[in-house]
Amino acid sequence: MAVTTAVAHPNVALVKYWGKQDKAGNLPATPNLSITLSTLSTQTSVRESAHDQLVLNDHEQQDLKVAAWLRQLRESYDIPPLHIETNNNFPTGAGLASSASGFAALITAINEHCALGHNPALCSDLARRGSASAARSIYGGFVALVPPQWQAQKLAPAEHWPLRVVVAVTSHLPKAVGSTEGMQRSRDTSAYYPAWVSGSGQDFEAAASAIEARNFQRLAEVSELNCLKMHSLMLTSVPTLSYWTPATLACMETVRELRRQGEGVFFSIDAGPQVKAICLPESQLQVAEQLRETPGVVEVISCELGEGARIVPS
Ligand code: 2P0
Repeated sequence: MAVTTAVAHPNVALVKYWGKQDKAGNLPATPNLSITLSTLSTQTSVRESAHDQLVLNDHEQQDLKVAAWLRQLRESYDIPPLHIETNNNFPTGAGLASSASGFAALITAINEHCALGHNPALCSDLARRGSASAARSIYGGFVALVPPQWQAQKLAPAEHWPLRVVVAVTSHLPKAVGSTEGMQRSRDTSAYYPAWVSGSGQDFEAAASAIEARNFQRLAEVSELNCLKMHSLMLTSVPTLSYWTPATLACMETVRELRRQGEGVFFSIDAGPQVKAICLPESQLQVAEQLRETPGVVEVISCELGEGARIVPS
């Protein structure tokens, strides 16, 4: 029986998506921008089956988000029942963007297997309907997700600027509150939400121009502050959304100390306790060493910038 396999990588947003528009299509409320990682990956295989089945990391799952997404896809396309087997080589649902790489790999595999014939822009559109951050993992390197179409766009390929990302894993546990629920809570309850929305365009423009000019200091300033704005929004939601642990804070301090010592590095944190240290290639070894020695860090993973979603041999 024909099997089609795709690989996609998670991405780290440097200008974050946290909040949706009140419209169909899972549209972010603000423009966002990311880098796609190497090393961490999701591999997804699809084949026809008597009924839909999802096997994640060797365990059969009932995933409501995937089921709803498939239902929506079938309103427009002829897609048979599928056996979907997907494996992550990194912790799932722990703030390492497994839903981004997951939906990007899944739509890439289905597009090929069911001969939908879509180009990457349309695959990005369909991935976004599953998880908006997945729209960005369709492409490698530096990627933007902006209005009016909200299909990801390539800002620059990975070769444009060979940044490194050192991921400090502080917990392998899944997060307590998922991103979809969390961002809805922030929109509904945080007094800072309007300021977050109105300031995002400026952050996006500043980050995009820093990337174009390969200006690390400017990118560090805008990205770190944008991350802290998002976490301020989370913390001021009711009930509060607190994704940080003592180990997260310790890693942030490690990064600040490295910067005081002259290393080119800044941090980014998503909806989980892990810390991603984005750095210049010459700082990577020192950053990895210092994060490994930071209390509470259980694993350090060093990544380069990676490729977009693609078909691989089954
Ligand atoms: C981001 N995150 O820009 C932000 C930063 C988490 C923190 O995109 O509701 O799983 O499925 O569209 O894409 C995580 O949100 O949310 C996310 P849905 P998604 O990377």
